[in-house]
Amino acid sequence: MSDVTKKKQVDRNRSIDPAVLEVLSKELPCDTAYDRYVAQQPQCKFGDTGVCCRICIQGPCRITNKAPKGICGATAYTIVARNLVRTALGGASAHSDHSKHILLTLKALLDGHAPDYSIKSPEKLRAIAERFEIATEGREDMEILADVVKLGMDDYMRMSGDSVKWIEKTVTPGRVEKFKSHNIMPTSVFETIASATAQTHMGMDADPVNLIFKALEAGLADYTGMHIGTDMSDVLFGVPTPVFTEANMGVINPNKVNIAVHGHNPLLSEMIVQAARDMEADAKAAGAEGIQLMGICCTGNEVLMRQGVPPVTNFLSQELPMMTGAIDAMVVDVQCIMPGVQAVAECYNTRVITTSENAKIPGAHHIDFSEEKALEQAKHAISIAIDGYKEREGVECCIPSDKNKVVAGFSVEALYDLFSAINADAPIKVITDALKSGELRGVALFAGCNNLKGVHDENHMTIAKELAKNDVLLLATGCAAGTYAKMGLLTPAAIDTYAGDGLKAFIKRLNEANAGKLEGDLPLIFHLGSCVDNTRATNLATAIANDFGVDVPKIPFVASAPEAMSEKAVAIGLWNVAMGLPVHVGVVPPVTGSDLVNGIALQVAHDVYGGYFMWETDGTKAAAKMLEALDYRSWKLKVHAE
Ligand code: XCC
Ligand code: SF4
Repeated sequence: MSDVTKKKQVDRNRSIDPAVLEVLSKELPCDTAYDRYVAQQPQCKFGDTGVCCRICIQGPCRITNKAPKGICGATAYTIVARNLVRTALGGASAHSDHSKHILLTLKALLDGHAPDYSIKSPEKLRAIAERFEIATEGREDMEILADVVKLGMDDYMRMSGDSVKWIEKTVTPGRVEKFKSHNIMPTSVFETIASATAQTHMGMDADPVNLIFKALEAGLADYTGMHIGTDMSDVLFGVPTPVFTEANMGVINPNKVNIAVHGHNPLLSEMIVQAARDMEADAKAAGAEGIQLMGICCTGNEVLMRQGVPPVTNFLSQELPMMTGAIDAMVVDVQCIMPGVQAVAECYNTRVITTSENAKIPGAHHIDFSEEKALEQAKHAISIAIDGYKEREGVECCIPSDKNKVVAGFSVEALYDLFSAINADAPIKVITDALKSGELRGVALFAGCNNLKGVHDENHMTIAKELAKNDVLLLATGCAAGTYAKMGLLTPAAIDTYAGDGLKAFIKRLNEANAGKLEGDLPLIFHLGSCVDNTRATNLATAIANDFGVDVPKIPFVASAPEAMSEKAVAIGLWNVAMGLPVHVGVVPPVTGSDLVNGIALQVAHDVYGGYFMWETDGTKAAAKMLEALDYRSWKLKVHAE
């Protein structure tokens, strides 16, 4: 082995996923994110700390001791705060654009232009309608849907006056009051995106506190888009219930047509699942044993939650399944799709198929996806994959054998269903009683991405194991859940290995009360879904707070993005802080260039909203801080004293 190759392998040793390490240990014909991360070192300190301003084209202005102000006179705190608002806006825009497409598809369904879609969960539709006091008695589903869609669209488009209903009706009364009294309640999603973008234009707001509050408003606009996305996806594709499957690269089957779906929006991936079922015979006619679908990132989480499609990998390693030589097509929709996938695809004869007019990749196939022809287009994508399979014949594949069992599909409804077996009148009491008795020390949500500033998947694993040992009930979404799926933490077996006695007893009781109802036992960590489904966790936190008769800042509930990467993760972090939760972030975000802004994130937010950020890159220390935050809240609430 040459020195260069050896060095590459050391540099690439930035994951704890054995399948990833196996692929990266080979001499590869093209580079991956792991190599490009190394090539990017050292990264710019100005950008890293948030003190680079490019908001006007006199810039970039960079703050140093010698030049403490930008050309316009903006100081570090203005620049850092303004950049944070813009980052949050990127996230809010991404989530709300995703959900806008779902709303528009429902509108098309109402207008008779989306023939392949239908209302899969009339129960959820009615539950949403009741939440907003929309009449349901004696009305047809489509009539109710029309009202719900209109309300969703109003929450996107209102220009003044009223505030977002999707927030008002899904959080505690205390939060509604707080958001209104502190002027961070959005009027609508688009209003916040427009006004916040304006506020951060050159020569506009220079006040860091005002800007940070606007960032929180952007966070709440993000929450709105996400919540609408989850609700409407449940209506359109069904409310998730427990599914039993497998994860990691061992799910790739060399004898089948292997198709990865990647991105976020279930509008397409759900159709791909349906089309794949319809086209098994075509795959067999081409000499394959069938079609193997698998998911990457959050569209993968969507079809895992509702269809049991196995996740093959998460964000950071998205290029690697192709490097097994066995992926015939990767169908992508929106967000978190590295442009680098195309170069890898060209080395390994994979067809990358883009499907969104706002997410194209040069060199890839493109299907201009529309709800009018959804199933037909999904079938076209599958036929491209089958063509790929035919060409693959005889090519040697190198597939890591690693895979783990997965139990996922835990919508709030599914959890309540399980809890009802213990307490039918008040399912949430199953959690609050366990918190009161001290059986559970708290609840933690793991969200977010992967980030090469740390070791891939390491923080997710370290923190979860530590909290499990300390009897914290664990929830997960997005690529955090992807890690746990790949690494075997979404299994009953993981309870024996990692859970403390209290958590063990809690899950055991649930298993016993629900014996025979599910295909198998419950897992150590409850997978709530994709990134947009983080609002499911908020629904739980809200229910816990309401049951305790307090507001969210008082309950022992923490959130963590151990490997945050995207603008969406920043937006999610911000609204979780606004909701009143301690939010750990395992990567130091670009705000440390201003002590003032950093201080607001870490402390002032706490004084005003009850939530706050904790930056901690070390997983073990992060777990300790999260436990401390939980214990402090339990002590204040005196839950254990009852
Ligand atoms: Fe993207 Fe959602 Fe992050 Fe994964 S977790 S890297 S945003 S796919 Ni939401
Ligand atoms: Fe420089 Fe001010 Fe322009 Fe930013 S807005 S680039 S600090 S002159």
